Amino acid sequence: MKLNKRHGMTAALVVVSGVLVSAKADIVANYTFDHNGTTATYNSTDTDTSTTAADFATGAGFNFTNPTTTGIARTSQTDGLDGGTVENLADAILNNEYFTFTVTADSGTFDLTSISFDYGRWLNGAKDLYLFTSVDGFTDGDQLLKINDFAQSTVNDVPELSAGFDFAAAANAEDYEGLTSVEFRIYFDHRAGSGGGNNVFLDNVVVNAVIPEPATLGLVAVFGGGVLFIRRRFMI
Ligand SMILES: [Ca+2]
Ligand SMILES: [Ca+2]
Ligand SMILES: [Ca+2]
Repeated sequence: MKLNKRHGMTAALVVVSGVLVSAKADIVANYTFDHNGTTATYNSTDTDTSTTAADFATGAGFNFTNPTTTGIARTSQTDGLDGGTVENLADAILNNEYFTFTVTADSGTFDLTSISFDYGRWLNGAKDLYLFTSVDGFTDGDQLLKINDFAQSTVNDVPELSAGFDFAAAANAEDYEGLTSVEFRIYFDHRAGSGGGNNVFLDNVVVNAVIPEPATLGLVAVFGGGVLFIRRRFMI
């Protein structure tokens, strides 16, 4: 096809508008807690290179205990029991009974899309679960997810239930956009009974996000390239 000047300009403008809306969806946190022969591991194996997910951790009221071989995040059997056998999120918040992790942008920002995870408890472990983020806050009423009276796993240390939250579909979806950092907390409380076997556990904690491309830099680069293209084509 023989290009004329008008075609050249059109091509440049199409490329520029493509850059303005460009963004990539990626996994910004991925905790599988793979067992390394000694302990479960708590690092993220996410694929996004423009954000950093800190190691999975616990609040002061929880401690990890490591199953002999199973790759899960699990509490000590004595953790989180002080709230008793009643629903008591206030106790969980007061005593920092949660799992936590933070995703931070290395530069720029990100938009949260979704979180998903597997969870479970053994005989007398906590049977209420609450998901919070630093975007909404960490006080009662800020929770994105509240699951009451979930059933115990049929096999100890095997999470058989799944949960998640769709940030992009939330009423306040814009609150989860343009973030430089976000902390997630998953609280457990309300023990199922007063006997032993009190552990709770998580696995496969995954966070998806959209990372906007740096539009101004892209615009300069592509606009410059477009001008070069036109100059080369038409020797202007
Ligand atoms: Ca990363
Ligand atoms: Ca695992
Ligand atoms: Ca408690």
